[in-house]
Amino acid sequence: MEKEKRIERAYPIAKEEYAEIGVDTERALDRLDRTPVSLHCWQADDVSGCERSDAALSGGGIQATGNYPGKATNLQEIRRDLDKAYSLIPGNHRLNLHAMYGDFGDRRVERDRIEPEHFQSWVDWAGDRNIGVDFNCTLFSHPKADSGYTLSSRDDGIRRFWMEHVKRCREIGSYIGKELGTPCIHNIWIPDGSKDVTVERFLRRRLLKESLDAIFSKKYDSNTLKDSVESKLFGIGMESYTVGSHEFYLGYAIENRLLLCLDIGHFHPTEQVSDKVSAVFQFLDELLFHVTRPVRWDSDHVVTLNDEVRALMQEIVWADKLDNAHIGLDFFDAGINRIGAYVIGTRATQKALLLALLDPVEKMRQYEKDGRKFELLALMEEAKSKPFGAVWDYYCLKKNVPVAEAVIAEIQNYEDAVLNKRSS
Ligand code: RNT
Ligand code: ZN
Repeated sequence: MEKEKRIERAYPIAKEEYAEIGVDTERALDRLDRTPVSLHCWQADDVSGCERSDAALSGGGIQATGNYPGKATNLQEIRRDLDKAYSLIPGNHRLNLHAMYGDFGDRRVERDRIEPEHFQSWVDWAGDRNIGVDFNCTLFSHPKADSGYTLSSRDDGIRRFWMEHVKRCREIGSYIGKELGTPCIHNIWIPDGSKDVTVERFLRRRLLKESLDAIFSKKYDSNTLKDSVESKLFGIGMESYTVGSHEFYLGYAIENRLLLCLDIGHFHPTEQVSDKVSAVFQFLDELLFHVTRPVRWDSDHVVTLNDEVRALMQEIVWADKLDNAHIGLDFFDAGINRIGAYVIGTRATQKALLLALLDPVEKMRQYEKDGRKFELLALMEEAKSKPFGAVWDYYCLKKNVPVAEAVIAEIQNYEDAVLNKRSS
């Protein structure tokens, strides 16, 4: 109670502080509240999925490291953990599903045989909670991906198998979008590439292009389905060549008016995803972001409030493209409490957005226009120490979620009561 009073008292002062630099905190909070983040189901179980198979996570150099106890081992546990995470994150968010997370019961359903019915229970679940759902085809952790090539395979049978999978995933995505009344973003990421030198770079990309053309020949109403493609620079074990490179997909997305997915972990360490935003929006209407935290490589560490995430949100807000930006998460850390990972990562993403929404942009633009570079830099520096925490705490309080470090005890309780009782 004492604490609540303090937050209620601190907020009006923070509001005035911001008003003084021309920033309306109410407007910022309202905009933040209307911005969903798509929580990826795969943090809950280290990208294991719900298929009846023992294929371990493999392909494309993605890897979950760690063995923290309490990992979710089935659909029910994943849903329970997600519910817990949503309950600790302010606002209304989305869910990002992978095809390997279908409700297959105890049947083994091949990837080229999946149907909307396998995702009906997810649709019901999301409908009950009023959350939108996004979708991804799964082209890794499968014997038919072991050669390192899927949609760019030279083996016609393998290529056809994966094309059929992706076609079905788009169909499922469109079904989900229609049922839930909010477009489902279907994202394609493939693991294709090679560890060492190859002379067939062109051939592989031509094959990928042909596969994609066939896949996208079927059109869906964009009120139910939006398509996006995700590039990568390299992965562990595929250092020399990635078929679906940035330039390939950038060109493909522009030519076909698709969404482009920019994953923070998929670029060179000195390259910044934030800087790509204003360039790509010149050609495309919408972008999808995978907010993650690369540490030395595409390690998918839990998102924290760091410079790159802040810069990304600033670029989106400064370009006035928040309505055209879809914000998703993509990390899988098996080394810490997994629900804690969701909460830290989502809240950090929201904090970065709120910080961007609280920047005195108009004043900054004016200074820049007038060539007042010192004033611009000074204002940006000062904005960093405005009482942002008071605004954020107030938002959490108003949204009835634990404020600040109060989430720690909540997560610990859940760990004691639920996670530690699991067999894994
Ligand atoms: C892999 C991509 C991709 C995956 C998910 C599981 O490098 O980032 O988005 O992480 O599809
Ligand atoms: Zn990604």
